[in-house]
Formats: sequence, structure tokens, C-alpha cells
Amino acid sequence: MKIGIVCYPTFGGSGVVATELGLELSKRGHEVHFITYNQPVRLELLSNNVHYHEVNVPEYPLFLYQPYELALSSKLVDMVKLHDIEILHVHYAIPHAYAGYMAKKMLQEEGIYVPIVTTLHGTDITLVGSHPFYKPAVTFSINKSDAVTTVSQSLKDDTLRLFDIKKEINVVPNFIDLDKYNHTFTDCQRGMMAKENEKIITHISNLRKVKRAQDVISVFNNIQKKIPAKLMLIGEGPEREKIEWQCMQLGILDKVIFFGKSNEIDKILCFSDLFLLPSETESFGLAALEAMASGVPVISTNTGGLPEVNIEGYSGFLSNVGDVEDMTKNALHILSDSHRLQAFKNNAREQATKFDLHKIVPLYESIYEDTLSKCLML
Ligand code: GMT
Repeated sequence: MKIGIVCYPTFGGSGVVATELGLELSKRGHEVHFITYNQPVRLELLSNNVHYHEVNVPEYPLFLYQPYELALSSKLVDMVKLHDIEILHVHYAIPHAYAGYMAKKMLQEEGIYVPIVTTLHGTDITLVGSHPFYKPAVTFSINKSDAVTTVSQSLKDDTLRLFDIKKEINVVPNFIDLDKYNHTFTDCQRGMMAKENEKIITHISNLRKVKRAQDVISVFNNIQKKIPAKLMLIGEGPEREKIEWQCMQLGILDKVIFFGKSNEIDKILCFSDLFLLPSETESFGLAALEAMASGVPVISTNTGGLPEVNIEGYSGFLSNVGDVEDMTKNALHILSDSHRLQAFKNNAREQATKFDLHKIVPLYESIYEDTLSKCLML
């Protein structure tokens, strides 16, 4: 198949999932075209089967806001015609599903029919999409998609609760390339980050409010009072300064390593003992899955899709949002006994195998095939 993928090219989970999906589809013999405003961060290698087309939005002083949707839908029309793209898979409803629909209608005028598969990732629904200003456009573009997927049952339930959706929604969870986590690093460089007796706690996110990074610092602060520990913080975002201040006020700056944006999270995870994800909401929690694939147990909240990923008392523990005391208790329970820690590490790795990309990517392929065959019948 010739597949066009539209996504955000940044470090966010939706862009990562879209990029990893495209790369795996190309390995499975499909021709994949990424269409976005920057080369996706995890798209390092372009091959015969993987192409990247940049959407440019010329600056024009008359416009207070540059019309990205317009540029994207025009680019989609051009790329479909130029490369005979058969299906467009748009990740994140805003504005991709909307731009996809516009492209589809323009192409129809020329007798070209390209179905749109929309994947909802989370904040497009739970935070942004349900805003009254966006709601009509998001509802419309979901209902006009030829197929719709969500990354968890919880996000499906939220979508049906918040929007008037007439379309069937398929749940296709986030996935992980286990080979990447199993084989790459045999010699984790733990010694460079912490002393032998220190436990390594890790958090990865874009440090937006929804991630509750201050809870990460509070839980870590409680842990390090009982057990020698270091905190690895990976990611950049609007809350960074606040949490640096928090660390300074608590007197733990020397125990916290800020990595910023990193493409080497698997290297950092391989020497981690525990992963913290105290998010306000999380449609799936790809970061938790990446940690588990590295054999790192997860202390998370119990919101959104997290209970579908992290299993209470097995791969980690789940607490109510903001319950720092419970998260601390659970973290200490896991870390304080080396046999228990090892059992949780093994379980975390085992739990991650449920989301092996070899199991999940074929689900997307069969959605493409069904969608295309339904289109042929029209
Ligand atoms: O979590 C973020 O801030 C990034 C966000 C995104 O849209 O890129 O991630 C969302 O999509 C990921 C991939 O499907 C999910 O694993 C994340 O849970 C989800 N984030 C939220 O729901 C907050």
C-alpha cells in the first residue's frame, strides 16, 4: 500500500507513535509518506520506502495566524496526486483530521478517492478537542473520517462521552519495538549517573501541567529521605523552571539530573530502577510502556488509559491523582527489597510484551485494508 502519514513531528507521544508506525510499515513492504511541517524527531533514516514531505506556510503580514490547515490540505492533495497515495492516516484530530477531510473533498472533485483514517491520541479529545471553540470541527472531522481509532478503551469512552460520534471506533493501543529495548545495551552506564548504592528514579515527559511534574519532585524528595537515590528528568516544557525552583528549595538539586530533550531515552531507561508518571490524565502513557519495555516498574496515577498499561501490584502501582503519599509508599515498597524490585522489573518487561509492535501494527494494516475495500465497494 502507499500510505500518507500526517502527524506532529515533535517529541510528543502521538508523533512518536506515528513515526514508529510508518517505519515499521515500510519494513513490511509499504511505501510511506510523512507529510508534516518538520522531519519527525524519530525519523532518522530515509529509505526507498520512506519519504518526507515538508508543509511550508509562507509568512504573510496580513495574517495574525498563519493558515497551517490550508497549507497542509493543499500539500496532501499534491502529494496524493504525485505519489498515488492510496490512504491517509492522520494522527491527532486537531487540525489533521480536518485538513485530511478538506484534502479528500478536493481530490474527489478530480475523481480521486482517498480514505482518511484518524487516530485520536488523547489531549486532542480530553483537553483541547472538547473546548467549545473546537468541538464542532472536531466532531465533524471524526464523523467524516472513513475509520477512527483511539489508543485505549478509556479514550474511546471519553470520545463517545464528550462528542456526538456516529462512527465506529477501533481501539489500537500504543506499541513498542521490544528488540530495540532487549538487545541494544548490554552495558548500561549506570556508574556515570549514580553511586552503587543509589537507586535511579526516572521521569520522561514534555513537562506540561498535565504531567504534574511537581508531584514527581515531591515523590522523589520523599524517596531520597529513606533510600539513597537520584532522579533523571528527561524532557523540556513550560513547567521546567518551576520544578528547578522546587528542587532548589528542597535542597535536592544535586540529586536531580535534567537531560532536556533526548533521543536516547532507551539508554537512560536501561539503568533506571523506577519510573514515575503522576499525570492528571493520560490516554495511554507511552512513556510508561517504554519504561516497562526496559524492565522498569511504574508508579503512576490511575487515570485514563493508565490502568490498561500498568497493572496494579504487578508491573507497578497506581494511585489517585495528586496522592503523593500513596505514590511514595508504593515506590518505597518496590525499592526497599532487592528481590521484590527484581520481580517487579521482570513483570514490567513481561507486561510490555502485550504491546509488541509485531502484534499491534498488523491491526492498523487490517484497518487500512478494510477501509480501502469498503471504498472500492462505494
Ligand atoms: O502526553 C503528551 O503530552 C503528548 C501526547 C501527544 O498527543 O502527543 O501524548 C498522547 O498520545 C500518546 C500516544 O498515543 C499517549 O501515549 C499519551 O498518553 C497521550 N497523552 C495524554 O493523554 C496526556
